[in-house]
Amino acid sequence: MYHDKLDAFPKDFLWGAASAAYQIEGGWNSDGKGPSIWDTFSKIPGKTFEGTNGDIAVDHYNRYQEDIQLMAKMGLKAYRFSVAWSRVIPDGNGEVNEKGLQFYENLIDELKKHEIEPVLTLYHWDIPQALQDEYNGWESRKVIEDFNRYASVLFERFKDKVKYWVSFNEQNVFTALGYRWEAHPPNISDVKRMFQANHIINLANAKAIQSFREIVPKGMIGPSFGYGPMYSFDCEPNNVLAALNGEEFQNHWWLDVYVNGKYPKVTWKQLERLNVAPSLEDGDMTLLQSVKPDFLGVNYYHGGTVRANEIEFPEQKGNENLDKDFVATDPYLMQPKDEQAQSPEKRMFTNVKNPHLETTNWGWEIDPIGIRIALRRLQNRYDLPMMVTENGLGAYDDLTEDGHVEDDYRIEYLKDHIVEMQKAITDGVDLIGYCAWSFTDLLSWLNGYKKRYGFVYIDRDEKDEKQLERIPKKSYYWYKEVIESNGEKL
Ligand code: BGP
Repeated sequence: MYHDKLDAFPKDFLWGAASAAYQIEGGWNSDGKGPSIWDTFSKIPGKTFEGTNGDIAVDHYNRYQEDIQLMAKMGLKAYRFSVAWSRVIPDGNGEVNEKGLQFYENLIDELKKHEIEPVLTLYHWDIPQALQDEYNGWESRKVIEDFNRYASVLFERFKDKVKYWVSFNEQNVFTALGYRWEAHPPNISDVKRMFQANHIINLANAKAIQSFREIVPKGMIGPSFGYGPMYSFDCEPNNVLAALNGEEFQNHWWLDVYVNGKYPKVTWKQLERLNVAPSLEDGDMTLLQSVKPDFLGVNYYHGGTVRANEIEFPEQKGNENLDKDFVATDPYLMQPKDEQAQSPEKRMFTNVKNPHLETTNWGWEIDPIGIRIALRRLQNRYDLPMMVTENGLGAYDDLTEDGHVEDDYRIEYLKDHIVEMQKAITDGVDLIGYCAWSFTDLLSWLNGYKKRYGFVYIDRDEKDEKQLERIPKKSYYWYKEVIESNGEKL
């Protein structure tokens, strides 16, 4: 390493942890809450792991005080949570449900009482079902005004209490899983519709930020983007080009719009060629260019490694084992354009396994250096302050007979990532906080309750909620010391 000594973490660094409404709250129809698309989708047989859903989740709706007590004892400086739109406006665009708002007000007050900075996410994937039914949710431009109204209700109510706001959580992930892979609601598989919905979400994001500027002039708002840096498999120039394509297609496609109000040219042209580019209306680009986030939220789990497309470069090293006849008759090349359009990136890059990285039990690459690379690339390209709004290890945890969870693997994972963040800060990155995913164990969207991320174990499983007892894990005590020492004791 080229640094003799690492810089200390900034004095007021926000050591935090994160969650999302559907994954923790439960109380799915309590106190007037309306259903969201997740309430509906998770009930479709076969869609989630062993039919799990968030009806009760970890019952944070009723136990938030106990949870905040644990945060306070840990010394947590920030807590990122999301608001369920259908708790606040049950049908998405009608009456405001005071009881729903009151829940979030109580939560925020309780956090502030313990000097924990709230980081409020407006949208973590749970649009009201009523808006999905009324006009297809994010596919209709009507949602821009409805989202703006919902966001403005929260801005007005919490403008003096909440400084940090996240607009959209992982827009890249929820559009792909929801509109392309049929893995999340609204359970659609149509790339053109995905790009169109994505454009409308961009407009909704910009419009809400416009309102934020008026209502919360001293606050800070930004998206939380699921960022994975793209690596070239090796230095063969075609592979380097593929990595550039990957970075633009997977990342800049969103980030350039958030920050500069522009779609990157190369990807735009490829989508146009295949007739899946979003249709723009007058005023769209002006709206996108009218705002800029105050910070970038970065959710980092892993990146991706790519090489040149093997169909276009069959002769290149690593592709020599390909069956040439297969290449010559590759169905993709023979496909009409509208079928190619279902995989617009296929000619641009091919994902491959990175031989240098180990993976988690769920096959996610473990790549701490990637967080430094991520922060460096983002600082370099967008030059905004950043907050890591998610990072963590999903693992099986065992509760010992005497009630302990010895999650040394999680400590190691988090420590390695924190060290790399510190190196990024030393490099010159402007990082204001780190929210580990997650504070308590919670419902993993498609993996039930076995895939655990928390500092606090929740004693429940797929079939049985038991007593939902909260049990701090070894990592809880470790993170407490990290916070106390402002990152000196790792
Ligand atoms: C992110 C989401 C989180 C969380 C996390 C872990 O993409 O923003 O809500 O779920 O991933 O994912 P999983 O639960 O699938 O392991």
